[in-house]
Amino acid sequence: MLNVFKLSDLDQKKISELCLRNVDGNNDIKNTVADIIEEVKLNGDRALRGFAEKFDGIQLQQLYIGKEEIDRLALHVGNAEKQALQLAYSNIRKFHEPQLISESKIETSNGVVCWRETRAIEKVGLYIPGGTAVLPSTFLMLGIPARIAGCAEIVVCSPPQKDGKVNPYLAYCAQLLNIGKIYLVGGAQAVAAMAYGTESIPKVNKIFGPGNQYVTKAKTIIQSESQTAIDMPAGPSEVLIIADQTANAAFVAADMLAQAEHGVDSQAVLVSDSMDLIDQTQKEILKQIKDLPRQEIAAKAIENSFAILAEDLNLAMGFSNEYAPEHLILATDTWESLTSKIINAGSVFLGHLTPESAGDYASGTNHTLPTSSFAKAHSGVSVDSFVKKITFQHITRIGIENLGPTVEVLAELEGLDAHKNAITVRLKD
Ligand code: HSO
Ligand code: ZN
Repeated sequence: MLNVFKLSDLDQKKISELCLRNVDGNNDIKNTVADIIEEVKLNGDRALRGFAEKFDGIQLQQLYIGKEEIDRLALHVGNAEKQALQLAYSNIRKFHEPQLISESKIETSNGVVCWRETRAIEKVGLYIPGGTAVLPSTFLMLGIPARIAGCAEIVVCSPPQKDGKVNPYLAYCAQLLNIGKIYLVGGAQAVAAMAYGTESIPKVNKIFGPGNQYVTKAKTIIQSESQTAIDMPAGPSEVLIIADQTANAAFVAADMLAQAEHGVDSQAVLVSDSMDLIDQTQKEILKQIKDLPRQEIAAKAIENSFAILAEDLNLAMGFSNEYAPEHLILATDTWESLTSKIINAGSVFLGHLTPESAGDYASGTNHTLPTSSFAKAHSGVSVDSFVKKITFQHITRIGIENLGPTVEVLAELEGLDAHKNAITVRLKD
């Protein structure tokens, strides 16, 4: 059952406690992961084969499957599933394509022109989890913006299944994305391999993708210790729902359970101005959870979740901004009057007919989002995540005459005479 709190009873300390989600896990994980990373750095492919045997229970000759195997596996995907993946692919592509924008050149002073140009990150690594749930949708969410950005090399790692292959849906996504190789490596060792490179796996410039605590810990370690960047330190998934008496308790409960089935550490938070809605939602959760194949996981996550009774929706939004949820659902008729008050959230779902599941799979927005209150400073993955912006400038004779004296004054006040001289020699020329 959900713990219920009354917002007016909570002091700042308690609110902060409720908003705290532990990203970092414990030191046991850190030590295990650090050892895995060292082993991969030291022994490359040999270490990866060893980990495949130890963690995935499989002896691998080749650490990847190529195009032919991908095509063979994709044959197992049924037509309905193919069509669904195609529609998701097309909507995600439609939504992400316009994100690749070019900016205009700006003449800041007469004869001084500055601008930015976008360049794709050359080598990116996508980690597609394959643990308790295989997520082909995540492959699309990362692969599509990488393709739109124009990344030259896209390295994909996913843990091998018991048969030493990958799930056929991943193979079909690889076809849609025109990706001809999937490396059969999972967990922290996949992150280490992409950060440092091995005989088979190329070192990449940036690693993307969600994963368990080991994967996340590996990403945070390599971020500071290698030259490889990461998308974001993703923790367990979460949703916060703001709902009033106009909400349908069955819909709210369904959305909370959709979140809860992700993992035992997932969190679903309900904030409402109606105790009746909270009670009805509790009842619905109990009713709906019975039919879920992943009910054990969901039940644990629900225990780890809570509801808050707020005096009004503005105060509810205040709590939400402090919590900074990965997903925010506004289950109220009056959502239009609330959107401008959202300060911190990864992705927002408006009204009664917009479930998070739509965005998780197929509406078009990205589902790789900042968790654990990282939404206070981070955005979700988009085409931006796969590019860099390089600044350019060009100065003409008139430009250097206009701007030069200003730079000379500023260089002099900083005591940097060589800087001043780089202007002076040109002005005298
Ligand atoms: N809710 C997850 C994404 C996902 N859901 C994948 C289903 N499949 C994190 O946003
Ligand atoms: Zn989900």
